[in-house]
Amino acid sequence: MGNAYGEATVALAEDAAFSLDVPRGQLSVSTKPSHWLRRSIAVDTRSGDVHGAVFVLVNGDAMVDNRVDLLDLHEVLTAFGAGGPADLDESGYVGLTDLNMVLVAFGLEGDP
Ligand SMILES: [Ca+2]
Ligand SMILES: [Ca+2]
Repeated sequence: MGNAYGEATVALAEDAAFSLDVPRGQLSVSTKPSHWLRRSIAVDTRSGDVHGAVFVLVNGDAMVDNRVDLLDLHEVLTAFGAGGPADLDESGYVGLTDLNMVLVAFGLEGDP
């Protein structure tokens, strides 16, 4: 592994497509969008632009510490019926869908 290149905030298109300017090389590209676990993928830009790089993300990290554990479950249960960071599906309130996201991902950690 080489040195860290930097951080960037990218906007997603409606279909969640994104573009990112990076140097040529064999790279590890990571993302940690708010309450989703961090995911890193290998990208090889030595031959030019790369298309089709996909991040498969796991939701449920209400406390934004890159793991889904009792703290996230507590946050969802205490905020149930209200809004806030435990509104994992961004529906406007914390409900059964948000609780289910934590339960499905419980015990998982994001990439370092
Ligand atoms: Ca967490
Ligand atoms: Ca919700």
